[in-house]
Amino acid sequence: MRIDIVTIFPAFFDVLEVSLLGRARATGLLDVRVHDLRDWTHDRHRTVDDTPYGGGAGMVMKPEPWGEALDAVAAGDARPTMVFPSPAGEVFTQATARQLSTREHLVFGCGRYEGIDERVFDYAAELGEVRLLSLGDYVLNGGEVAAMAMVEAVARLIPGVVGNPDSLVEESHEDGLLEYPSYTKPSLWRDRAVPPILLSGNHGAVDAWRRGQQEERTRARRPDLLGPDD
Ligand code: 6GU
Repeated sequence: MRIDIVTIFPAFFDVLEVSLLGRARATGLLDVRVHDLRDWTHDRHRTVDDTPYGGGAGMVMKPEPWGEALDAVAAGDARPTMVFPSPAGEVFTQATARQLSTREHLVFGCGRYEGIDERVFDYAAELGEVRLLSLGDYVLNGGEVAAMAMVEAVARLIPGVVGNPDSLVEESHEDGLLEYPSYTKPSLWRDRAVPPILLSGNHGAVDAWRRGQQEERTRARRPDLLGPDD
C-alpha cells in the first residue's frame, strides 16, 4: 500500500520510522511518503492560510497549495482515496480501518487552523474517493495526530504488517465487543490471584468465561456498542 501524507508539520510523522510500521516500510509492504504543503506555495513567505470570507475567528487554509499538492500526489493514479481528518467528519471506527486497508493508495490531507477551504474537498472528489473522518468528539489542534492514529489502525490490518495474524482477531472491536482481560505469570501477584478458570486447562470453559467478560465489560463501559436486546 502507498500512503501520501500532506502536512505543514512533516516532523510529526518521524515516528513512522519505528516499531511495526517502520519494519513494514523497510520491507516494502508500506510505501509512506510525507510531504510539506509549503512546497506547493509560490510566495516568499510560503503562505498556506488566509482570513475567512464572512469574518470570524481564526484562519482558513488556502485552496491553491492544496490543489497543487493533490494533483502531484494523485498524478498517474486512477483514483486514490483521500482522507481529510476533521472533527466535523464521520467517526473513524474499526470498520473504517478495514475498508481503508483494502485500498491501493491513500492520501492523508492534514488541516490546521479553522480548517481547509471547503472547495478543496469538492475538487478532490474529481481525483478520487474523499472521506472526512473524525477520531471522536473532542478537538485536536490539527489533523496530524489523527492521521497518525488512522495510518496505524489501517496499516496493521495489511497482511504481513503484524507478525501473528491471530492477534488481529482477538482484540477489541473486531467482534463488536471490548476484549476480555488478560493475565500472565506469576499466578499470585501482590495478593491478587489470576481467575482460577484460566488455570483449569478446560479450553471450553475458558472460552465461555472470556466471552462473558467481553459482554460484561461492553455493557459496563460501552453500552452504545450493544443492541437493545443485549
Ligand atoms: Cl480528525 N481532527 C481534529 N483536528 N480534531 C479531532 C479529530 C480530527 N478527531 C477528533 N478530534
